[in-house]
Amino acid sequence: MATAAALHLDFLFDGELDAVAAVAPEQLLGVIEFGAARTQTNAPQCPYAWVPMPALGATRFVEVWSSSAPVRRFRDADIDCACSDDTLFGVLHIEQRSDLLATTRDAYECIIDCAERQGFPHLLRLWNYFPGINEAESGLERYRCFSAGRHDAFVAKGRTIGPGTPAACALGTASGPLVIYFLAATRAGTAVENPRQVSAYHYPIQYGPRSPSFSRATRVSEPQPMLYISGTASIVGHATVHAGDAQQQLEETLTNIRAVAVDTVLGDGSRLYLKVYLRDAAYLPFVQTRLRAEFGPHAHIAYLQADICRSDLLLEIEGLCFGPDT
Ligand code: 3EB
Repeated sequence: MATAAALHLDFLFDGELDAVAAVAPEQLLGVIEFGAARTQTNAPQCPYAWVPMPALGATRFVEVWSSSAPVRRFRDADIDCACSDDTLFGVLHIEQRSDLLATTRDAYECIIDCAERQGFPHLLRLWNYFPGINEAESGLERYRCFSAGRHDAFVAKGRTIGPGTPAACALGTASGPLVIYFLAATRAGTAVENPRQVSAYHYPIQYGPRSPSFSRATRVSEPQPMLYISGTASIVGHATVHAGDAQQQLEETLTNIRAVAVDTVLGDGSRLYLKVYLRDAAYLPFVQTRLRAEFGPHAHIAYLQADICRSDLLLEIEGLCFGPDT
């Protein structure tokens, strides 16, 4: 049997951005740019999004997903897609026309339809970015509107709200459309939960009328061993802990990441890619120092200034760990 094409991720900052051009264009799956302003240069010829979210310690940060073999690129409904034999990468930008709940539900129904139609029915990981995440819309916090729309789409499409749901994160931007990008696959991953936390799909109603549909992490063995780590924050059980104390929230978040990645080699020597979202840029120095101590000098870490989906959460960390034999 032919070896499956490997998946690659690069994190590039400021002066390194030219390196995007060094990736063979036919192997690019997707490029996601973060920064307060959009780069003047043309968007690459692959699924691309600009997320209007300030990078910290850099002006721009770009996440580059590529395959070790040429990919096929196409558009399906509103989704820009690129795929290898086993992995589909998709990007959507949706201007909010109606309410956020309906906008999110439509977007997710579109994603699920696309993934199924294209032969990659297993959603592994989704990234969600939209403005005003802690603001109210029709009396409900917009994160909860988003969550309800996603939940409704999963139900409408016959997907489980429970074990097996994809890994995800949802962060707030200052402005712009709803941006969603995702990875789907021909084969299912294994959903991972955190024994310290109530599964998000079992959160009680106090966090919104419909539970969030995501798993704490997704483990895959193909095309290579990887662990997609969902947005992780200072939550124990279902409650936020250490409200108002960013330093303690960071410690609790690290404990949660270790609990989810318990079978994973984290730190020096492993290929770890983390995105760290800080509600206040002033946390940057102590968070950087602490994460270097925790994960070593080789971890790839991007810092972004974002709103977190609960107003009492001050930071959140998500990422990807490539297994030792890749
Ligand atoms: C939490 O643990 C914090 O709605 O997709 C983390 C990861 C969070 C994903 C999502 C939300 C999401 O509940 C928030």
